[in-house]
Amino acid sequence: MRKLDISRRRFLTGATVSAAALPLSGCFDAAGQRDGTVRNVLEIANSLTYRVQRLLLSSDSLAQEFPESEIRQAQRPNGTTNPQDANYLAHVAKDFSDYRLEVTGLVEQRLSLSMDEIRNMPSRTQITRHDCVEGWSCIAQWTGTPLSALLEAARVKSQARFVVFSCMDSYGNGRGGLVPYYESIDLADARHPQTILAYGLNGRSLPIANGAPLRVRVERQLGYKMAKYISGIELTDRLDGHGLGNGGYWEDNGYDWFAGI
Ligand SMILES: Nc1nc2c(c(=O)[nH]1)N[C@H]1C(S)=C(S)[C@@H](COP(=O)(O)O)O[C@H]1N2
Ligand SMILES: [Mo]
Repeated sequence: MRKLDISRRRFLTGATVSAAALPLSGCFDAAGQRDGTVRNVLEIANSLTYRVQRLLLSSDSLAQEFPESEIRQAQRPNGTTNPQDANYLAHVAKDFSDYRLEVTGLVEQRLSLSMDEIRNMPSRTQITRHDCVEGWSCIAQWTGTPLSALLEAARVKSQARFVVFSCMDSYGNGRGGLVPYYESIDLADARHPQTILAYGLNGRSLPIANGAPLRVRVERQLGYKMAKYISGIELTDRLDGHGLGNGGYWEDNGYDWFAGI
């Protein structure tokens, strides 16, 4: 085990280097970096890290959890913190009473769930550390429905490989238009016991700043993978049908798809 730990550490240095090589202010447009040797080398290192990590980590190894005494400050809001999209504002005005989470794609049973229905499903509470690519971390307590329970209810088809999260906030695309935030993870992470659709933060309902009504926690990856303001979950066997095809808003702007920590 010890030997494994050491080699995992060494491989993970690849991920550290690639995160550190991004400009330090973090979640901003890194599109300028998409081409060029450095980027390509990092991309190779990234897919290596992904494969190695998948080999070394059993698919259900857990991220560290902490005692309550480790919660020292509020979860720092980052990225979008107050979406101005009309559809989202309409949900806020009605306190999310009309909100539905749509589960679609490669499933036997599509789902359309209200927040009450989601809150009535089994829940899990965990105190974990959130690491942003910008270099800050926060320990917080998250409560939500295990994504695995939802996937079970939807009966995922065997061809499915990824879960794509659609969000209700958007970013400027640099050409006067808007693109929605989105993210994706593979089914190993989607079915991981700590992967939850969180509606609670530090014992209260999830604030708008942190992704109300629903945001995902993917505890073994960096913050940008943890989509906030989720309205849809699509099961798919490919990522090229969303955004620019790299599996996420920041990935379309040069970030690694697999952001293991
Ligand atoms: N929909 C959406 N999800 C998002 C973002 C965003 O801008 N929009 N930012 C990401 C980034 S970079 C981080 S670090 C975390 C921040 O989560 P927090 O605001 O709860 O700290 O959300 C991630 N998920
Ligand atoms: Mo982030």
